[in-house]
Amino acid sequence: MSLLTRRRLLRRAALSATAARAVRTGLAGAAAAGTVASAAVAGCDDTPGPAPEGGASSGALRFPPDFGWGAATSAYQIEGAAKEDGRGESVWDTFSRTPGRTRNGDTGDVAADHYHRYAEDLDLMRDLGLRSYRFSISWSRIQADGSGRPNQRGLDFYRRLVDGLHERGIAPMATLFHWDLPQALQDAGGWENRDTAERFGAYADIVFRALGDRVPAWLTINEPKTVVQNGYLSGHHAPGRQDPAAAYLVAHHLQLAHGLAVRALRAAGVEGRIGPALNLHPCYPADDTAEAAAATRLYDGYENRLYLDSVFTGAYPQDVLADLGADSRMVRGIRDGDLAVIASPVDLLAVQYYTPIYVTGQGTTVRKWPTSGAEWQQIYPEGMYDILTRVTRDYGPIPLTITENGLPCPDTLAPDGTVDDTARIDFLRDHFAAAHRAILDGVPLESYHVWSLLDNFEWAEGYDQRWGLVYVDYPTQRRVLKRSAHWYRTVIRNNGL
Ligand code: IFM
Repeated sequence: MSLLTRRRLLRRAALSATAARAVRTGLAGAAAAGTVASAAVAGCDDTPGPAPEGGASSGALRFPPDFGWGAATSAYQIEGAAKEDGRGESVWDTFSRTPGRTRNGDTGDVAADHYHRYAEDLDLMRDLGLRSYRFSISWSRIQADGSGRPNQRGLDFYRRLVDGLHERGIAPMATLFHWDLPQALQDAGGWENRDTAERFGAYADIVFRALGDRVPAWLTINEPKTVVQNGYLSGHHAPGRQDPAAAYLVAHHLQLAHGLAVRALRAAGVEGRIGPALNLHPCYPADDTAEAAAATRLYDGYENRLYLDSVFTGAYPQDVLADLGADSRMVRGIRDGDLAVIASPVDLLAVQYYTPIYVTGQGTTVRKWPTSGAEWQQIYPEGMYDILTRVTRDYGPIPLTITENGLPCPDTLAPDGTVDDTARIDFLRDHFAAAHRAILDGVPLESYHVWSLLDNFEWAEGYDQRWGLVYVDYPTQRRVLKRSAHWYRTVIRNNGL
């Protein structure tokens, strides 16, 4: 890895750590994230947008028939029941119980108690009119230590969930891994250990054989980039490492695990479709200089092409490999045949879009748009159009699903029992419109899952950030539809804006 890259990675890790610290101490904002070009760094406020309810239902933007309007969650963020029915510990149990790692010391021990309240949550989904629900399966519920015989009680939970979705006319979309690696595998080296990828293939095989007859769409690894960047560069996610050399070996093993899961699905003879779930960030030069253009190209390699090219072209991007260096742990860790496994044909690509990135000639990043309640998120709906059209242009007409898009708002439950999150309505309306325009321009987008169905455990931010369409009153676990949920129900009913 070149000196420049190492410096840049360490700087990025340091910035993220600084930002995370600043957020914890309430100082989120310009100072926390380095240079700010022209930022109106607004919180996610409730400034009313143009006629969000009436306007949204005017029928002006109609989506394709059968468009899969949905919402998304993940196991550790909502399930709770951390010690029940044979569930083993995951890296997030360990990390969140370590003092100082999460805001307020929050853990996912109870979360939104979905493990016990899933039937109520299924009814909520039906009431919203959802056509698709994207959730994740907790590996350590299926194999407490990440290997060996499956835990039938864990499989039964997901079977009940999936059957409940079908009973309500909602299509299940299951993610195999959303960051909650069994702790026993972490103890054996985690994603730095190539064997973890093999274990993942075996776990996937168990799940496919148990649920493959009733889950039509599968996603392999959720946001491998976040594991790499937050888990191994900034260290503010589990397992809390700051080790750039390990980080990209981890990236390779995550990609390998993806490919092994795809092969396991085919080998199991299961009908369902499968693909990766990637958080893609459109990268733009911060100014018109040649230096900014060059730095943006490499930045894009680390943010997007590392994960896309390997799956869709069977090769890692040359500029990234060159930048990492032939002696890097990642490059030395690539074995003959690995890229063929990683590039095993997939049926769909799940895109998660939250923010653009603006890159300077020095390889630093700047803000150009207002942020949400998450300091890393700039609100730029046009980025949704750009990333969808770019993926289609560069990799062909692979069916796309948006599996995450949303923002955190400072939602509060009013005395009259309502939650007014107008800013979320504005955000979603603008992003839906951008996605609609991409469809008109030929992007084969099939479905859109808002992040998130419920307020939940937002990782290092604990329960402070509320991302849900549905408010969760944690002391009572009461669910309250936010104004955005009512609005979304109308969008779904009208199949458009
Ligand atoms: O909550 C997360 C989710 O688990 C993965 N994608 C981003 C979301 C918001 O930070």
